[in-house]
Amino acid sequence: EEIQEVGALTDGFHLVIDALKLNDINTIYNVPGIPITDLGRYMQAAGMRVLSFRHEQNAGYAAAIAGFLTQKPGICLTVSAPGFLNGLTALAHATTNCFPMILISGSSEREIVDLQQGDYEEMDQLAIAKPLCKAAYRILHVEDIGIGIARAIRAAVSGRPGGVYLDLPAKLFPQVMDAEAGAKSLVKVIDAAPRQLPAPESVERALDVLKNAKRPLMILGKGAAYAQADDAIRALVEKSGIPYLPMSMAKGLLPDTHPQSAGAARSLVLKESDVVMLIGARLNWLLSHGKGKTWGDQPKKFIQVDIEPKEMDSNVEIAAPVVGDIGSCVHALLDGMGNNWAPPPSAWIDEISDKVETNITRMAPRLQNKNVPMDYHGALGALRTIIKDRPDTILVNEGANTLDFARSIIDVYRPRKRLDVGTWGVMGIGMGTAIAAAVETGHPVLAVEGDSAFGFSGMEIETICRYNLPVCVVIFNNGGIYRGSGVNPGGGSDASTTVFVKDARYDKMMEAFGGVGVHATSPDELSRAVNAAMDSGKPTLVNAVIDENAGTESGRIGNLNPQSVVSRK
Ligand code: OXT
Ligand code: ADP
Ligand code: MG
Repeated sequence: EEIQEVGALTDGFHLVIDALKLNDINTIYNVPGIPITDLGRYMQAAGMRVLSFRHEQNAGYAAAIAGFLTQKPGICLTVSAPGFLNGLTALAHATTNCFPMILISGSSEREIVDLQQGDYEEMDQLAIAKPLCKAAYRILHVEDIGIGIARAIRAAVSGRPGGVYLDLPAKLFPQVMDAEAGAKSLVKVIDAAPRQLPAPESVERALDVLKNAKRPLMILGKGAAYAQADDAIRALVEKSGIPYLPMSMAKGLLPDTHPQSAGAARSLVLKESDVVMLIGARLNWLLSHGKGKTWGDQPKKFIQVDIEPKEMDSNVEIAAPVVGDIGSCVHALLDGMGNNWAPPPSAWIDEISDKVETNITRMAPRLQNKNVPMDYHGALGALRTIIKDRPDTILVNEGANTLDFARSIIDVYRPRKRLDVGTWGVMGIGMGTAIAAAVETGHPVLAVEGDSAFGFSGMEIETICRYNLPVCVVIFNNGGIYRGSGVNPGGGSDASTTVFVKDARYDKMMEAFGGVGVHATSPDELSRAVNAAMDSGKPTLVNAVIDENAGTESGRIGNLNPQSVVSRK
């Protein structure tokens, strides 16, 4: 009789799992420990995929990009205080980038934490998370798990997506309740991200502005990639005949080789356009806030399509705000255009095509160079061909020069195939992003990493080997941050602040975990190694030796470095 009674109970551990599964959340990115170790075990027992990382920040970056790729919140699970804080950087990153993610952290005894009596890993996590995410909740009672998880999911994915913090105190997990009542307490979130239709007059206004443009431009951002309205966006571009500029993670929404791509004429189109339609892209620093030298003297009108009304007029006046989800907005625009939309004046189209061709032709011979040690163009020329031949590969990219050169050199052919440092330019997204990309899509991943960038998450190559993921990491090893050639200006024996150990062999790290390590000194060696990795699907790390003098300070954003007047006198 007693056994029967226990069988009729459920507890916090199992209700958390049931609530997640009920909402089709089956993958967890975590680092185990008190109080969530058993939760991870029970999750595995319940058939969920629980991937254990070596550092919570990387698990968090994995969850963030999983959210971007799937439109479901990526889940990062951590222990209390230090684990929570390690995950928090990624939660803030997810919020900044508008990726849906939930950071679930175990926490210590409320009674002790609130009296600040020094509990194990004591911290008021909810209060600390709040300003860094879209919403933050704590569940104290087992009966509230269903509703708490439902709120977290809806908050993460509805409207402008973002990061949500969910605090689960240790005491919640062993709390029991009647199993039937428990099952009834669960909430399946209906229509978690409802369509938001734009007001018809806002669509009309936008089309009026667009119609009168002589030099129109569309800018596609990562919000457009997130929206998974790929066919509609392509139709809008092609039906309108308007040239478009993809932001870095929107590359591939249409193939970079598309005749309307103005990617290789960026400066020209920003300066010379008269009407700019932003679709899922903000006028933040990456677009020079919509004003100043980058945008030239030509007066501009902006049309902005975004789900977040507050985004309008954030930096400059928006002549035609279109607020709604991108899928609905783009369909409404397409409908409103009718069947005889006039393409932009051919003078504008030709001017852009000429510039694109000039830039591409100028770059082409540099991509063929076989210099040893390699420069960025020689090495990236080899990788560019590989992505062209294998367009389903997901390209992960971080670094400074490694990032900036790869962005313009490697063409992307399919949506959501380029994942990078995002709005904050974060070093450290690399391995977490690569792992989640492989796990969530099943496609091979090529991670092109500056040697400094790699260092922020490098230990996760053990994770890649442990789960035997089809990830090939290529380290652009120029021996430092931006360059490997600086000297200590004080003349001391310490290396310059930006220089690493000479001739480091990152490939040997990979071998330590049973992966394939390759030392590549020429574009041909690099090409062979990466193709072999793609064919075998085996975890591989290629140490690509790059000329230590090849990079420039901060890549293409050196202008953002403050300059000392005093020390330049
Ligand atoms: O039109 P023009 O003539 O202007 O030409 C443009 C295009 O038209 C043309 N183009 C093409 N030409 C020919 N063919 C094709 N296909 C083509 N496509 C384009 O090329 C040019 C350039 O085009 P692009 O790239 O589109 O345009 P542009 O002007 O660059 O765009 C402006 C931006 C702002 C949109 C763009 O530059 C951008 O997206 N930038 C992002 C920059 C970024 O986020 N950088 C990362 C941060 S840098 C720094 O902060 C670093 N840190 C500090 C640090 C960080 N970040 N994080 C943390 C947690 N801690 C510390 C560190 C430590 S970087 C770094 C490490 C660096 O060292 P590594 O070893 O990792 O890397 P290496 O540098 O390699 O050593
Ligand atoms: P990028 O860095 O590529 O320019 P941003 O991150 O600056 O892109 O901008 C993305 C924008 O997309 C955000 O303003 C966000 O509100 C918006 N967004 C995200 N998802 C959607 C969606 N489904 N519908 C409409 N707008 C969206
Ligand atoms: Mg470097």
